Amino acid sequence: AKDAFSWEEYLKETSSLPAPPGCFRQARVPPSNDFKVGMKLEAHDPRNSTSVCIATVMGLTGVRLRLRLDGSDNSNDFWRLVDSSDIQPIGNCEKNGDMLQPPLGFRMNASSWPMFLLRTLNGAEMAPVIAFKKEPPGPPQNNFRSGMKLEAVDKKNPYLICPATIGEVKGDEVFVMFDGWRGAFDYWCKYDSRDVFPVGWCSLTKHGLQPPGNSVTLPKSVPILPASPSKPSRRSMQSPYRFSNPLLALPVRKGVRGRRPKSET
Ligand code: MLZ
Repeated sequence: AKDAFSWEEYLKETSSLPAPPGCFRQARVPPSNDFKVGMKLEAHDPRNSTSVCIATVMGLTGVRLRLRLDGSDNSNDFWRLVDSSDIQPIGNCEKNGDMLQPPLGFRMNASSWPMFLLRTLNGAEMAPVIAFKKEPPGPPQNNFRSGMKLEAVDKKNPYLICPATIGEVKGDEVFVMFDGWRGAFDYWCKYDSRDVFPVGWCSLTKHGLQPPGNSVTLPKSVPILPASPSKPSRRSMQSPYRFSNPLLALPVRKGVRGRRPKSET
């Protein structure tokens, strides 16, 4: 596409910096997506997180799965990363001595749940254990700073990942502002949320990144990374973009441009 969104140009235009990858609870090397559409797995019901249900993979986008709870309607699909702790192989629930639950809003009579469960699992293709990746640990503290750029899930349209800016940092929380949308989609979340990603994530994982919205906003503050104590004078006199843009130092840039990231498995 002629005018495809480019972080490199956009960061230059907005004279802003990406949040360093170490700020995020995401794998440094994104895991491979070994799921296939139609596979079944166990998932915590997003509307009732204490219950574990059967879910079917409805679609794959990058390292995320579009999931639908069996017995639910088609208007409550949700998205999870392949290394989310909300999903597990079929059989885990029983192994832990728990029982699979009907989803909130089960479309049949509750008494038909045991038979429904039997039927839905009978002959089903179960997602293999190797497709589930271990959830990465979160950073020990909130390292985000206001003004840093990132890629974030739009919670109102959770299939979308969009360019965003940290607007505010408060304790364990950050305010995620979507670039060019005048605040309509902004939200607070924990710094270790699985819905925020470093700049370059979508490109690495082959997930289509949305372009920023049309509403132009001038940056409130020019984000400055903590100056290196060793050579402060030289650095502070240079353009922050040319000399301290961590994107340019990312080891993954070759992957961003073409080569497929090496899979973990
Ligand atoms: N087309 C829809 C989605 C906007 C998505 C914005 N994401 C930050 C709309 O215009 O409302």
